[in-house]
Amino acid sequence: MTRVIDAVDVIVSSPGRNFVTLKITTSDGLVGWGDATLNGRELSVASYLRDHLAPALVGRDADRIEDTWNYFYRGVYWRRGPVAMASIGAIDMALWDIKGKAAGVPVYQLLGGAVRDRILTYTHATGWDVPELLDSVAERRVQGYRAVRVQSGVPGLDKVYGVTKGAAVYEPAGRGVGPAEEVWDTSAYLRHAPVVLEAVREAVGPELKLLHDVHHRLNPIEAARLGKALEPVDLFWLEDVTPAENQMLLRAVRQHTTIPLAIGEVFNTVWDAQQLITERLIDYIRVAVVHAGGISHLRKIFALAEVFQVKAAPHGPSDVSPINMSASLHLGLSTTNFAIQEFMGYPAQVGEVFHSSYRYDDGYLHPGDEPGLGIEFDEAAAARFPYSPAYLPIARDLDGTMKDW
Ligand code: KDG
Ligand code: MG
Repeated sequence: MTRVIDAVDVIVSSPGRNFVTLKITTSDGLVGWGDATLNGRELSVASYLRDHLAPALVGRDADRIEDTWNYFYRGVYWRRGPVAMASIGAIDMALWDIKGKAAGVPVYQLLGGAVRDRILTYTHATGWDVPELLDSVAERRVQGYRAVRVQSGVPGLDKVYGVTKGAAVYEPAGRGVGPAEEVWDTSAYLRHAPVVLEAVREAVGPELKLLHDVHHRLNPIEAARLGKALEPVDLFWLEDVTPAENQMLLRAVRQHTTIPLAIGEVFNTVWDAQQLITERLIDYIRVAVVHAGGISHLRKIFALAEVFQVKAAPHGPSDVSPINMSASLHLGLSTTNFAIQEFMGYPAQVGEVFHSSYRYDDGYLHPGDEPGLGIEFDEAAAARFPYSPAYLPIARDLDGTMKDW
């Protein structure tokens, strides 16, 4: 019997932050859920899905996941880009969810079965200064985390992206129409970051895995200098040191430092990372399930990475929904070269809308054994949290020039 797609709905809600959720219903009554959230551009993805892809999805065979992926990628003249790929990513996730539910097995079983028992995870610690940061790291250790991303303030700057003072859960996007502006000073950051990270390493000892994110703010030679300076800290990785559109520029960073590099949370396809992987200019590829075309495309990216001994470490901020998080964990459990899953946590209201079967225990995550992705979305609860505009801040240099994101 052919399982036909009967209905496609797009739900934009804001339980603590904005999410775009795709619901696919089949002729035999199955429902699949996908995450289509693109931070600060939520309504563009909702329109792309609703206005352009949904009409073509209705009536298609729900079991033909790979063919549907190619239909919306190869079959479309204007391919690639975050809006299109997040839309395809959501469809792909929802169809894998349906296939798992139809078979009565968790998605990781369809992907080849578990290759590990649990998935190492890292979370975020932030503090404006070293004592605040150490408190935040200590709190994460009490929660059982074995790997922590550490970000701190920079003397002379009022605000630094990714750093809050005293908030339980950090939210990168600020409510309101249009982005807030921050000032950035590369020299001050380059002087200060090694001092902070050395202090943290000294305080926590050698075991705890420490990570640090540069959010694309440096040019290659600045990145190389930072990498060299941080080598004694023994970081698990240094993330997004440069904007990686010019993939070959990462060669300069590699010539100067052996610090492990992680890049890729803004990438949308394997071609964005092709040179980084095949020349082994990175150690970890950070693509998110939603933003790089779903489970089907991430499997291909991770397979290419495996050939070059690059490991998978998907993006997992609060701005990908628990549906994405679950899809990532199913991949993580069944992918040999999967290293670590970021788990930033969510605002409390998220739990009222997304009911997830994944579980956290002592620094590790597991997707659970419910059929499909193991996430149910409560549409009535979501209706209580209407969309409200929110944007990531932008940064300018001291002289007012726009900085790269
Ligand atoms: O939407 C942007 C955030 O997801 C991003 O800034 C978070 O860099 C991030 C990370 O590594 O989680
Ligand atoms: Mg990052």
